[in-house]
Amino acid sequence: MAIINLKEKTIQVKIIYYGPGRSGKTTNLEYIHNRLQKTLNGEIGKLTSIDTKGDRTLFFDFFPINLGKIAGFDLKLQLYTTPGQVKYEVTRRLVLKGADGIVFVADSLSSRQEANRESFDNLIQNLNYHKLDLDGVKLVFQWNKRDLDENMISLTNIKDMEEQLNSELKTKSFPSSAVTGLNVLKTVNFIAKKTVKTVIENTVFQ
Ligand SMILES: Nc1nc2c(ncn2[C@@H]2O[C@H](COP(=O)(O)OP(=O)(O)O)[C@@H](O)[C@H]2O)c(=O)[nH]1
Ligand SMILES: [Mg+2]
Repeated sequence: MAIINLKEKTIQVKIIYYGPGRSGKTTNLEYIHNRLQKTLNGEIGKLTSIDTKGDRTLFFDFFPINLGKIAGFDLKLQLYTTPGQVKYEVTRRLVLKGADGIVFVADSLSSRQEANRESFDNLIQNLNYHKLDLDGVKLVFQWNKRDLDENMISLTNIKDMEEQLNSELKTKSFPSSAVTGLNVLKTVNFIAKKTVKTVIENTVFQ
């Protein structure tokens, strides 16, 4: 749930990058942070990553963005990743608390189809744990790693990914590459707009 501070006139919206381990969540945040740093001098917070020895996120990566004013309120976006590995259930659940929007980063590698599905089912369960669902919390899919050469590595085609993950929800999806940046900014832009719109529609300004 967005945090609206009437005294300070701020609206804080929380967006979570969710998905199986190594699907590209941290790489998404790093790309966004690098790009915004170049264009938005000073209005973007530090990217905090808690690195472990491997390249997997143990807790989360996080950074805030200040998006300027809307209806006289300062709009603040908080971007988080979750740890993808199955064993970090408690942390994942904690990070998800208070989510307004979710980017589900699915791995296009054929070998990760089951991991994508497991992670998506886990997301629904954890939303339920916080008494949330995908009617209230906005979600967008990323079919990530589309830059990989299909002649060299087997990828799931987009139609199959849609069928496996998006057949019920039928929400917006972007083929992406967190490495080259394909659709990375478009994804965050889309979910930010959608989430903020919902928050504002549900807020009574006094
Ligand atoms: N080729 C390719 N590799 C990617 C892409 N996104 C992430 N990776 C690589 O996949 C690995 C895991 O990425 P990471 O962002 O740490 O995954 P996370 O566990 O979801 O945070 C790293 O070696 C990344 O460089 C992508 O779009 N294309
Ligand atoms: Mg990570």
